[in-house]
Amino acid sequence: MSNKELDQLRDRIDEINVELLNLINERARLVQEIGRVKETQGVNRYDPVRERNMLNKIIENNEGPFEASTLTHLFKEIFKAGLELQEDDHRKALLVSRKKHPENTIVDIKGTKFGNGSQQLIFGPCAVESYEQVATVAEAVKAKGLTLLRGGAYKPRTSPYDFQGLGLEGLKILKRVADEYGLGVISEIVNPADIETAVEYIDVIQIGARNMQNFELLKAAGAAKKPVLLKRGLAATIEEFINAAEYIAAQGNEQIILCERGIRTYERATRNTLDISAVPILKQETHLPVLVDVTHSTGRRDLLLPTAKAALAIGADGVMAEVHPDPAVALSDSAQQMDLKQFDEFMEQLQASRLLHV
Ligand SMILES: [Mn+2]
Repeated sequence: MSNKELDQLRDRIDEINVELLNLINERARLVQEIGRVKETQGVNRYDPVRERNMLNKIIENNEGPFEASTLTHLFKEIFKAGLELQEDDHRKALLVSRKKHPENTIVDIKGTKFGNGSQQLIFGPCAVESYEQVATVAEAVKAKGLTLLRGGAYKPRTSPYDFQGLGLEGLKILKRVADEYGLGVISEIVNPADIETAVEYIDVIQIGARNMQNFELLKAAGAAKKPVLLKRGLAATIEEFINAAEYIAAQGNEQIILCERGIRTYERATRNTLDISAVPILKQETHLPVLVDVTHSTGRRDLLLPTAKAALAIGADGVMAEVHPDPAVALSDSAQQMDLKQFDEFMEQLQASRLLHV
């Protein structure tokens, strides 16, 4: 075969490639059109009977040299690409997605901003136990120039016999202390019926890991029009986490802060496994600020500082940790809360690391 003949054959291949390309795209446009019709009729897009009939017809018309199995494989890929195209067309961009809203959402808690590029720190005891206990921590928080205080009044505990929190009394203590020290307050709410009362006392509604898919609670928090700190469920995928946030946003409330707090894996060296890569993924996929809770993700006091540094380095909008005046006698999470001296050291070393963007 002369080079000229080879060139001619290659030219013909190039022409066929373009013809195939145009045919495949023409097919794709028809598939999209069918998708729209099916959408209006409320019919399922994937139709295996129709797909089987199409494959049969292709095989019947096959004159070779390809074998039936090869053609089945090739056409299945084309069918699949068409179906995916229909799904992309119909998948509603979530309200919390970057696709829908490219700019960062900034959550403002009494002047402290999350999502504007600065990094914030939230501390406080695991549970509100007394006025004195909360005030002692608040004083230390205030002394460091920080503006936010966390504390649990309603404690969803693994065992029903563990301390369940002071309830409304705890919220009142938090409010009193916050007012005295000029701090914003974050506290977990576990019952949709409590939200109406709770918003009088707190600045941020926290939804805890165990309630991440408590959809009625998510809806009630969304309807409350207060900032919501949503923790990732202990066995939730990132997609489930994002969809949980969507429940809040769907009620018209996009003042949401996401919080990675560790997930359950087979690893026993830490209480949970901090999924640090979730931070940049959530930042890419959503427009919401993302925090890292270093206390519950590790369950270990010696890991609070290194994981906090990792969180700041990877671009989290802030870090959350628990501080108690006397962790040894704390009614919950006694093993991982910092005492005041450890809190001082933690802050000094975090600032010395120069990782914190303020
Ligand atoms: Mn705790």
